[in-house]
Amino acid sequence: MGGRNMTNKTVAMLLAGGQGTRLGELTKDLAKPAVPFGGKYRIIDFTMSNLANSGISTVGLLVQYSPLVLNKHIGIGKPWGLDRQYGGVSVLSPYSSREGSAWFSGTADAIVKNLHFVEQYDPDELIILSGDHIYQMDYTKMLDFHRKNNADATISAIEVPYEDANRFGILNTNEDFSIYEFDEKPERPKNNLASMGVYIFNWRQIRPYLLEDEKDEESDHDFGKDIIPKLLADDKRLYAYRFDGYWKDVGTIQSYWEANMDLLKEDLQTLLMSQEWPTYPNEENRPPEYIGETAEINNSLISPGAFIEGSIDNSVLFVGVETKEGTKIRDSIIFPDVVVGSNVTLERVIVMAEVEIPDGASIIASDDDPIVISPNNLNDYISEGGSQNE
Ligand code: ADQ
Ligand code: ADP
Repeated sequence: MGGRNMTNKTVAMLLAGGQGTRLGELTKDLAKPAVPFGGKYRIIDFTMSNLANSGISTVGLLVQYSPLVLNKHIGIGKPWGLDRQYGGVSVLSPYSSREGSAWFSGTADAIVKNLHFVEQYDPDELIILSGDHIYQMDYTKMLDFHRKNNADATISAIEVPYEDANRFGILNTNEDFSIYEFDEKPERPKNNLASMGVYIFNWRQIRPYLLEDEKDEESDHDFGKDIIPKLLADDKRLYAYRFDGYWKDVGTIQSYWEANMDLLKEDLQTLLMSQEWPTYPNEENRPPEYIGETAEINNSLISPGAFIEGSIDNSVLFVGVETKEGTKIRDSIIFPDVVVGSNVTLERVIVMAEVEIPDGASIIASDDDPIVISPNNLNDYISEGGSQNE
């Protein structure tokens, strides 16, 4: 694993503290990066695997909201080769003081509060990453681009549909990819080249900006809202690194569902199956999946420990899922250890861990948002004789 360009010159800070309120039930007790994804992974595994595969071995993981599962999942970083004496992964949480805990305000504030962590390595570059993106990216290529341009900051950028552009930082570049304009979530975007929230900074250049910004009472202490505009205003060398692979910010139920369904598309199967750029889960030991006599499975991911009867179409089933005879599951995502009774119909639903769907239930989401079934709301969907549509 990794080893391409093992370097302590680059320290990565992985922001994994967002609350993810738009994911509703999915993030009620769980930080967004820890949400299960793709059968046997969690969302953060993609970024952790990118780090491992890029050979970046010094990582600060910034946690904040509901960090328990996330902490346990990351542990000492073994699946990603980050269990080591020097460097490796360090979980950094907001410190508690006698007055209560000092939570991070913005993304830049989260870095400033952990300045000592970065400083002990005295890196050349600081790379800032998000824990809630699905993509495969070789950060060493972006680092080469950054160094070749002698840049102060490099922002990785991707074209997004125009109708989504107002959800992102939007860049305007010259022909040589130098950035002359940056608008954070503009109401009327001037184009569709979006920041992926992946930044490389020259550490000695950015350090004074972070410290200054911390004192600025007008500032939200956010990279997109504050730091990038300040660098631009000072004519610093900012470059856009164009990324043309698959990238998805899984911020809403709809985009979370879509990103799971994308795994079932033939041309996107490398997201999980690539041997060259593996995605590493933190695996539990589970027995093989059992496919029963009545099972009919089509274009789906079935994970270890599953016990399958009935028909499964275009769906992602996590570890230990049990489905019984006569059941029909389509376009759905079923979390670990869910039991789906017999003669159940599920369409466009996300069933959260350990829910038991009783025999005969029918839950079909309309064409808009998929339905999330949790232990809290299961009864709303199975009352009235086990059949309710929305
Ligand atoms: P946003 O998607 O709005 O925009 P932001 O809220 O800045 O992202 O959070 C970035 C990442 O940091 C997320 O992974 C979040 O979970 C995490 N995070 C947020 N606050 C944190 C904190 N205090 N402590 C730890 N982690 C924290 C950003 C950029 C846009 C860009 C999009 C791309 O501002 O310009 O287009 O990302 O998704
Ligand atoms: P959330 O906002 O769902 O809690 P995060 O904590 O990860 O998720 O933050 C994502 C960012 O998206 C935040 O900066 C938040 O202000 C912003 N945001 C929240 N809702 C929307 C929305 N409907 N459209 C665009 N941006 C949003």
